[in-house]
Amino acid sequence: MSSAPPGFATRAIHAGYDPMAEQGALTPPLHLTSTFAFETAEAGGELFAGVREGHIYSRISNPTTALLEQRIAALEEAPAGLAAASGMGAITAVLWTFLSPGDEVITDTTLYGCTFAFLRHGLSRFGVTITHVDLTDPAALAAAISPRTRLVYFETPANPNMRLVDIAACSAIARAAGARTVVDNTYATPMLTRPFGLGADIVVHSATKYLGGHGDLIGGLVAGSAEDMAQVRSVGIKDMTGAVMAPFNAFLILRGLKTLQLRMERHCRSAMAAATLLEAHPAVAVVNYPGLASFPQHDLATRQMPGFGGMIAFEMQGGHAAGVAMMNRLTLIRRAVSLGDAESLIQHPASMTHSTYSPEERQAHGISEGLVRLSVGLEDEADILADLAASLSGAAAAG
Ligand code: 3LM
Repeated sequence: MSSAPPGFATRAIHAGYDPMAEQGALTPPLHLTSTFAFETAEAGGELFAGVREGHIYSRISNPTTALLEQRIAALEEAPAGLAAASGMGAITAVLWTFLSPGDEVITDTTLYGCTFAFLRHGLSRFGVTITHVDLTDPAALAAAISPRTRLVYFETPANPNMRLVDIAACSAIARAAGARTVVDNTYATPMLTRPFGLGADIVVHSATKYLGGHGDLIGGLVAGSAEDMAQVRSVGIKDMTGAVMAPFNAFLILRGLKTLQLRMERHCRSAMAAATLLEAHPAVAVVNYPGLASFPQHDLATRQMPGFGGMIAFEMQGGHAAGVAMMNRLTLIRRAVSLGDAESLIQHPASMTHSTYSPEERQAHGISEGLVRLSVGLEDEADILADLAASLSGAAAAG
């Protein structure tokens, strides 16, 4: 038998599970239990004291969830994983764990709307300073970082405008200054980018998206060192947020992960075709897709996320009104927030996912009012392209 480490798809299907330990059950069992019985009173005390291994209560750990935690760690090539109730549950648990009044977080100018709201309007109420820096320029991070900087936090690609951040360059600057780097890897997934291996300390995910992959659950995942994950579990999840993942959601995400590689390959291929169609159409003013040669950070994309992902941001000639009209002409692609589902989804960030920014904040943070965001799904590529082409031709006719 080969001694080579198993590949990505093999880990997504097998990591951490031996059917023979579960009466041969090929599919990992779903442990729907809130609490766990102790053999003796002393054994229970030892579990609480941390001198005996085992489960106590499902807000702390659960066997089904623990398997998913092992699996995300295997996929992110990090020592340990942690599950949370949602992407926001994962993000808030990490931030509450490592921040205290007086600390600073340096973050990029573009963030998912609710992450922006939590940092800008939530954490700032508790004496944490939030500094937005253009992290597409690592030199700007080097100039801004100080001994007060506890965390450097960014998304790559960023929601919604697809900006990329050089993970290796920014993590090295943060580490030299004694700060942890936290990367939201929701858009790229570990199939396309593994931030931990590039020097990041903690990876966070909305598992609601590509990892679950079927639009039927809300979940969050984290990966990082065993020490950091133990701390986030104990402080951020157990004591501060209680944002624990339900075991049934862990079961569904384990099922979704089995096809992550296949699905991402298809998302990437169809998104490249859709971006090419959009870019060539006279009704479209600008297309942000890392796979296009015209994308300003195409070189970084080629190095850091080969495959380029399933998300596209674009703007119509005629801006906001033209974008909304185009969205309303689509017949296959669904008008909905979220992303990474089998169904192609389209939404308008300024009035939807990024309505947590004021118009002035959107302008200052480079999120244009006319931007439209497309999550390219798993339908036949020809059908997706036909729906887009028909809605764009309508724009030309209307114009
Ligand atoms: C969305 N995004 O449509 P949950 N990090 C990133 C995300 O995109 C999201 C989260 C974290 C969207 C959700 S908007 C009302 C719908 C990069 C979510 C938060 O808590 O699992 O939703 O993840 O862009």
